[in-house]
Amino acid sequence: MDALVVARSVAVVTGAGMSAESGVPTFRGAGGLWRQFRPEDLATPEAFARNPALVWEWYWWRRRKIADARPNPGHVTIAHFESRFPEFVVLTQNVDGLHQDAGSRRLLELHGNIWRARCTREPGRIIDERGRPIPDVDLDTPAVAPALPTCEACGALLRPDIVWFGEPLDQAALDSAAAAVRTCDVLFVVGTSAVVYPAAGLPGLAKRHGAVVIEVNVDETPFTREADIVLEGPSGVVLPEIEARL
Ligand code: BV8
Repeated sequence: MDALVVARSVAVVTGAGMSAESGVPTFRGAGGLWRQFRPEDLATPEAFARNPALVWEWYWWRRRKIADARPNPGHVTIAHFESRFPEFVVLTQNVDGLHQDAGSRRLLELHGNIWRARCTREPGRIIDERGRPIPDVDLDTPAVAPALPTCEACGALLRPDIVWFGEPLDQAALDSAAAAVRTCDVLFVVGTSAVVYPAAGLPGLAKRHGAVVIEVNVDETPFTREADIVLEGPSGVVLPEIEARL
């Protein structure tokens, strides 16, 4: 941890495990969303083209599940780190907005945000739907084609502002993320299974550019062997412990 004490530039890659202690379901592992649903049916542009009602219902269901979620101590520690290090950025794969709720401002959302929608005709038209009523969803009944959300400006269908499988990430965000991990002194990799690319390539890129890489996870991942330091445990416990020792 000495490297962290003297670090000028720190970056953090976070995944769904970061929000597990806030009650947000992860994707893989016990209870994960991909245990219950097939990503190809719900998180691809083809799925949305095939059945937008089903995809919207899944996202409304997920919004309802996380509407009461609050940042956990791990999110709070990461927000504190922002003022602790001269250069700091969070590179999150999470779409739940909990880093922002905890106070993080220097943050890149690599996979979008579940609380935003965007116009399918004018992708630059983004709508923040946080706080708006969430349609009541019963996933056990087939999609009954609820009134699908449409763009107030042009009437086109809205879609979740999420990066689906087979869709490119925002290139500017990805370039900034790559630049951050190439120049950071320390990279934390927190609560991610490290299997979804290109985000999963960031820790290796940091390592190749000389960063000290610290993995925080309750389990092993494909990256664990490459990490310089592996801290096994829930991020909501491990991260505050690190902060207390700084
Ligand atoms: C793209 C949106 C190109 C959905 C998501 C073969 C090889 C390499 C790549 C590919 C390949 N085949 C296909 C690809 C590309 C594909 C990909 O990587 N697939 C993988 C599955 C093989 N990638 C893409 O499609 C990307 N786009 O490549 O585009 C392109 C370029 C130009 C033009 C056209 C196309 C898009 C990727 C983004 C997909 N969208 N989500 C939604 O959220 O609704 S990905 C999805 O997985 C989530 O966003 C999530 O962020 C991401 C990663 O999951 P994790 O966050 O890691 O969560 P997970 O549940 O997996 O793991 C949780 C971890 O936490 C576990 O390790 C667990 O142990 C740990 N944990 C649990 N509790 C705790 C904890 N840790 C600490 N504390 C705890 N308390």
